[in-house]
Amino acid sequence: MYGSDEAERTAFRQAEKKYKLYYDDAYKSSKKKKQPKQVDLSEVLDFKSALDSYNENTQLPPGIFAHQCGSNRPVFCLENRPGFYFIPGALSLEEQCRWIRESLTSFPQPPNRTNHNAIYGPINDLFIAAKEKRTLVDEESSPASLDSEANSCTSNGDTHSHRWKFYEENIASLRAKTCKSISASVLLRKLRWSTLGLQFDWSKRNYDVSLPHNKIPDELCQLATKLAAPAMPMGEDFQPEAAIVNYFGLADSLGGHLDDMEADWSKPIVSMSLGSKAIFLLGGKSRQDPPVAMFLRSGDAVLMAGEARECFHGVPRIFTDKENTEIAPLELQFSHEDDHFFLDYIRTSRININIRQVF
Ligand SMILES: O=C(O)CCC(=O)C(=O)O
Repeated sequence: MYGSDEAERTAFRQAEKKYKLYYDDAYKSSKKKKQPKQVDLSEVLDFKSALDSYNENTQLPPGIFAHQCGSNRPVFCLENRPGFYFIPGALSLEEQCRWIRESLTSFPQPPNRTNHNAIYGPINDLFIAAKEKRTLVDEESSPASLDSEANSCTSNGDTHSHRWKFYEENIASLRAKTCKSISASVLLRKLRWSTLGLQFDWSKRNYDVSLPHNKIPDELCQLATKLAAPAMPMGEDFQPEAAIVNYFGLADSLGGHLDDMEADWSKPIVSMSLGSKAIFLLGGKSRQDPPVAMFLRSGDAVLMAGEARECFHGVPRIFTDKENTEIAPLELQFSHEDDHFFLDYIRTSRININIRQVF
């Protein structure tokens, strides 16, 4: 364990600081839009250009090699990080759209837990409420009751006695004068994680098998099993039991950490990227080991198995500016009028679905 000063000095922390989003001070005093500070990205590994060069002439940058596994897409590994696999463009556009939709609509549905549970209890139909511009109102902070006007999607706190209900905009604005309230669209923006399958308890940092849960959707399990194959022990199939869905907004990041709560580290974590481009840092077994920085784009998949399971990793940056976000194909795919809500969301966000075999 590190004291905070020591932690600040580690190679991992230095890399996080290097790539983190900072704004240019010059814009502070002017009325111009805030501009991100320029970052030197010359050391960031780009598996998309590695793939292009591999497809063209089978050449790869130093330190990267192709894993021979008979997969229909090239799978790349790093010489100095055994157990780490990168599959550029692993998900088709259709698959990306499908899992973006599900990540925003069905994945945050109870009994799946989200970061909002601790304050609001389980929330039903958050995405629909955001689309309909509803507001979540705390019934207990007002003596009056407007039950007849409330949306049927009621939520009950599981650790507190508050009762929160969605209301139409006009009713909510009346109630907001006397009650605590928050708009569904703000809540959707503040969605940070949801958990599928076996539920992860963040306070205890373990899986709580006693919590009610639904199975991970079959098609997501099939996709994960297919992607996991190159990193699986001979003759075994990956058994997806739990998934964490991470939602990243504009300046969000995920600090360096280890995924060490699963019993068997020979099974990979299957991690898929959706939406805006990001930088992923893959460190070593100590925070002192300088991490490798790499771009993650929508559709990329990463597998971490064996020794790589013991490596610190994190996401210090997502790119939401037009030149760097690299979601043009998704924008085309989401061009239908009904999809504009997904498109608005994904233009400034990234979603990561990581799937685990727990036992
Ligand atoms: O967002 C990512 O790509 C990584 C997610 C991750 O490391 C985690 O959830 O443990």
